[in-house]
Amino acid sequence: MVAEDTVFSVLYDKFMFWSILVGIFTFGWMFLAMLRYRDGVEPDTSHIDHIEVGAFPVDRHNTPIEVLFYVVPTIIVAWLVVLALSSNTEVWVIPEDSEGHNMVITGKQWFWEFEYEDSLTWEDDVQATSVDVDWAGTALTINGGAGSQAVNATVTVKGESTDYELDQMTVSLDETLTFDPYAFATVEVTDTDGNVIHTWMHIPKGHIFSSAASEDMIIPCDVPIIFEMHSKPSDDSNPKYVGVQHSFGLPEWGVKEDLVPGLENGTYMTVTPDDAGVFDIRCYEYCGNQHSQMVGQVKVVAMEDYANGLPKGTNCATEDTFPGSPAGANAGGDY
Ligand SMILES: [Cu+2]
Repeated sequence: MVAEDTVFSVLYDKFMFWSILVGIFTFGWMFLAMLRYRDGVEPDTSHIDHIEVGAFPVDRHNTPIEVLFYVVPTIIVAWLVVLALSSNTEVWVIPEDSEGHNMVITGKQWFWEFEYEDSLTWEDDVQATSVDVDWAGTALTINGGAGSQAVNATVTVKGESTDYELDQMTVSLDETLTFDPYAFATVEVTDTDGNVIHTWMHIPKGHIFSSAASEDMIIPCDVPIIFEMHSKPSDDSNPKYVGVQHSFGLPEWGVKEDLVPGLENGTYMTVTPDDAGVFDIRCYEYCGNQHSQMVGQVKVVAMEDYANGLPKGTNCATEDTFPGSPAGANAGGDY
């Protein structure tokens, strides 16, 4: 079942509401008529001449009610059409590139590649972990608030890790370290036992995560995520082979869209996540032997936006109903 506040669950609820209302009215009227005109009950014919089987009782007709029979269902059907089309607009009318976070999804046999058209900097919920990492310009600062277990920090840039010890008096770190916007970088803050208690990450433009390497797709909340989707063969050895049809599906938002081999511009779809958490990715088009293994995960996080002072994902609430959500996925926080 899709998450509560997504467009398709809202649509489902509204269709259900109107269906139940119409059902109660229609079946209620039918049973009433069955009881009233059943065999052995003499109808009250004092004000009509006769009742003819199969004919509308013309003498007794009521123009306003008969007009309503046509007008009310027409309004309801028109209303449902508008509702259904508005959900289409939300998923398949693509906003301007600049208004969203752009991802290129490539389906191969049998895994997904998630490429970043826009860079993404994010970190775990500062309030949940009591650790705040800021890295911009030439300074890396880590502040562990009261109650935080932060002891060490591992900074990994382009696969090379450096360990730093936090000042245990102030539970903080001030390091002169130049931030490179083009390098994939993580800052992992660990406790005495070496467990990671807080993660900060910078994903540069052009970076690719792959579900073949068990990597999650990471996307920010509260901005439209624009997916451009392509199907490609998993190796280029045969230039005549263009791959097979896949379908990129996100059950959490109730959406999916086909990936068509050979379609140069790809296909598009958009979702706007508003809850932090880890959710499923599925292939919804049979694509060969290991179609059922073509699965992945999407992690929704709060984006850092140093230029504007505030993370865009400030309202990125944790979806507490999701059972598999690890504590580290609680993005958001208050700066
Ligand atoms: Cu597939």
